Amino acid sequence: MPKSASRRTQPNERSIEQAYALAKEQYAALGVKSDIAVRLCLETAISVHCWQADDVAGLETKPEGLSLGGIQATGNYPGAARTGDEIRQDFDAAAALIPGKLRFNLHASYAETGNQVVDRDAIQPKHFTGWLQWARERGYGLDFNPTFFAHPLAESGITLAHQDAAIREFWVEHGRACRRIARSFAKDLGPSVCNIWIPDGMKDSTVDRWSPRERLVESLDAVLDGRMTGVIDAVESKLFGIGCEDYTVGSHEFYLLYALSRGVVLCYDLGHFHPTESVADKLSSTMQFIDHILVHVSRGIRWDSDHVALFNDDVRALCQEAVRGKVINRIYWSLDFFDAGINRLGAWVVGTRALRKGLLYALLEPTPLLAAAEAEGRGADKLALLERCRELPFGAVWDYACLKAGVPVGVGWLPEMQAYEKQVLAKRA
Ligand code: RNT
Ligand code: ZN
Repeated sequence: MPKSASRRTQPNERSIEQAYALAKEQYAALGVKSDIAVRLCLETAISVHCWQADDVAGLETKPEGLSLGGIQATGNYPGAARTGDEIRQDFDAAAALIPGKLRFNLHASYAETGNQVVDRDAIQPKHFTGWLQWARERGYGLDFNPTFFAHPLAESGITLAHQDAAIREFWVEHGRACRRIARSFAKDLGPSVCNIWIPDGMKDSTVDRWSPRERLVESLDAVLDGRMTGVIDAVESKLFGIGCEDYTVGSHEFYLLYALSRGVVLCYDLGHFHPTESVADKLSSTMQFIDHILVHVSRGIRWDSDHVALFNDDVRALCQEAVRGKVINRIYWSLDFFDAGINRLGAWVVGTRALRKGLLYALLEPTPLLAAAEAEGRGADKLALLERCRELPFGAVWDYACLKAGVPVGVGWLPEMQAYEKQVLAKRA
C-alpha cells in the first residue's frame, strides 16, 4: 500500500512541531530556510535496491541442479524473501517507514519467468511485468542493472572482457536485452538508469593488463550501440574484488574516461575506492566534464564490505558536496548494500533514512556564510561556523521531516519492523 501522509497519528506531534519551530529560528539566524531544506530533501528521489531483500540471490528459474554463487553476502538472519511477491511485500512494509520520494532498483536476475528457464541473453520486458505493475501503482520509477555474475558463463570471473568471443557475445546480448527492459520501464514510468557493473579481474600478477581492457571497450561499445529512449546508461568501476585482488578490468580510470568519451553516466560506489579516498572530493572534478553521476551509497569496512549505509562522515560529505556545488539534481541517488546478518527490512530503512538525513543535513548548511569567511581569509570564523553547524538542532528538523512525510519519528518505526518480523518474516522457513 502506498504510504499516505495522513494515515498515522504520531505520539508527541505537538512537541515535535514546537522543537521544530525553535530549530527553525536557529537556522534562520544563519540565513538558512529550513522549510525549503525539508521540502527539497523529501522531493529528492532515492533509488532503493531490490537485492537487500534476499542477499542478492535473485529470482531466476535455474536449470535443474544448478546453483551458483553470486556476490557474497554474509550472515544468515532468518526471513530472507524467496519470491518476487515477498520482496514486494517486504518493500511495501519498509517504504511505509521511509520518508520522501523513492524509486526502485532491479537487477536482471530478478526476472520472473514462471517455470520457464530463460537465459540472460533472452530476457524480455515481459519477464518484469510484475515489477512494472507494482511500481506503477506506487508511483515509483524503476532503475535496472544487467547481472554479470552468478551464471555459468561468469564462473571464470570474466564476462565482457573474456578472451572467448562467444562468451563476450553472450554478455553483450545480455547487456542489450537489459537496455531494452530499461527502455520499457522508461516508456511507462519515466527515465530509467541502467547501470553496468562487471566482476572482471585477475587474482595474481596479471601479465596482460591490456587485452582485457581493449576487449571491454569493444564490448561496452556494442552493448551501448544505438539510442534507447529514456534509458540513462551508467558504468560502475571497482578497485578490487575477492578473487581479483590484483587487477580489475573496469578500474576507475577506465570508466571515468569511458564515460567521458561516450557521454554516459559515471557511477561512484562508496565502497569501491581506497579506504582513505573521498568520493565526495571527486564530484567537483569529474562534474566539470561529466553531466550526471550515479552514486551507490554503501559503507565499506576495511574493504568493499557492503555494510548498511549510515549517517556518517562519508555520506554527509558526499551530500554536502552535491549541495554546495548545486548538483543535487545532476546526481542519481541510489543505495547498494546487502547485509544478511540483520533484519533486512531494518537494513533498508536504516540505510535509506541515513542517505535522506545526509541530504537534509547538507541542505541545512549556511553555505554562503561559510564560503564568504573562506573567500575573505577569515579562517577562524569559518572553523567556528562549521563547529556551530554541528551543534545546531538537526534532529528536530529531521523529526519534523518524518512527521511531515507521515512516517514514524525517531526509532518509532522499530515496533513496526518487529511486528512485521513476527507476523511475516518469522514464518518463512
Ligand atoms: C559490486 C557493485 C554492484 C553490485 C550490485 C549488486 O561490487 O557494487 O553495484 O553491488 O550490482
Ligand atoms: Zn555498487
